[in-house]
Amino acid sequence: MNSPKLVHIALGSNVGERFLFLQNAVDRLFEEVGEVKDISKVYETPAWGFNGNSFLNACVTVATRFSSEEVLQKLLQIETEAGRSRKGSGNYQNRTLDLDILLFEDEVVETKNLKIPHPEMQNRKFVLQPLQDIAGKEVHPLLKKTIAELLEQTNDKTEINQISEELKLPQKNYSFKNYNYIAVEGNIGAGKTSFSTMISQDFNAKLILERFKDNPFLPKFYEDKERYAFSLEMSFLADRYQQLSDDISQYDLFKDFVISDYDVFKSLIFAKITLQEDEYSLYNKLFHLMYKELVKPELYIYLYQNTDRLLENIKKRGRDYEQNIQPEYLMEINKSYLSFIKSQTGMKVQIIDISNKDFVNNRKDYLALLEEIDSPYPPKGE
Ligand code: PH2
Ligand code: MG
Ligand code: MG
Repeated sequence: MNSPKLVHIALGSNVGERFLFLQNAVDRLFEEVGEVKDISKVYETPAWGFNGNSFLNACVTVATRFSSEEVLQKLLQIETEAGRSRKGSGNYQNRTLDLDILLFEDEVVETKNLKIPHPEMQNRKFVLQPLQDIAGKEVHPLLKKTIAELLEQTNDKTEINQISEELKLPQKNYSFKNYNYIAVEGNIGAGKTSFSTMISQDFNAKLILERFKDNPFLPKFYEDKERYAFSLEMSFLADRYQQLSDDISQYDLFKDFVISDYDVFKSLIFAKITLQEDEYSLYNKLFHLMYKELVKPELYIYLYQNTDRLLENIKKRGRDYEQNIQPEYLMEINKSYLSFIKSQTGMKVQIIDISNKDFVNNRKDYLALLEEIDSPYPPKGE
């Protein structure tokens, strides 16, 4: 999972309800590209480089997990939605909405349809002035000067005027941030790690990820289940117990809450499936001794994914030892999770059906998930 990068985007409109086009663009950037961190003031500027209506211009900072090329595609789509049409000639034209990538961290991109930093930015006051509002100290990666310096030194002497109306930050206040500890659960390949990583990045949470990668019994187990099940379940349990008792109790002053990509009860859920009866009853005893010592999550999120998509995800992530996992095994795991969840009375559980969602590649789906987690009623079917 990429961590978010800051992209500075210029907005311009010189046709129709110019301010509304800009505000709508800001809202769409939030929905499609990433969290809008900062917005400049809005400026009225004469058309630069052609004879046209005067513009309203502004700049925004967006934190995005998408690549610069992906962001460009989304900007083009948002422009098109705003009724922007590009007519053949190379000359500038009036436009309802123009969105340009100015800076993308300190990336330098030079392809046929994308150049970053924007090659003309240092020559345009209608870019530098609003950009200075939100990124005056940012250094241009090629010219090695700050935006404030570029503004001071630009050849563009046109007069531009700040207007009094200001663009609004599209921001949601989610109540799940009030929990101290959230656990994300789900079947193998459901997307627990991606989802909890994204939440931790976006909401300043401490992230606890299961260290399954170091479990030496896991590949062996998938080779020979009978032989290695007990050792595997024991070592998972020991690991999870240690990690949770260390990490959750360790208060982090700079984080707002804790999110983990598992709950320790999964040990028992899997053991029930993989162990012989006598092994399971021994395991069960040990499990409960440890379980009562551990902090329980205040919110338990179960990401439900259908078997076909789970298999697809497992294939995509390509861990060798997982490639022979059978659909029946996944169905059994899902069933056990659901019956565990049903048996829980004290714990707040949200079952989220993600089978028709793609929260990694589609930010709208991600935002819909956040809404659903926040909604006071359990989702349909429960
Ligand atoms: N955009 C252009 C060309 N000229 N002039 C102003 N004032 N504002 C703009 O956003 C603008 C321009 C090409 O994108
Ligand atoms: Mg432009
Ligand atoms: Mg453009």
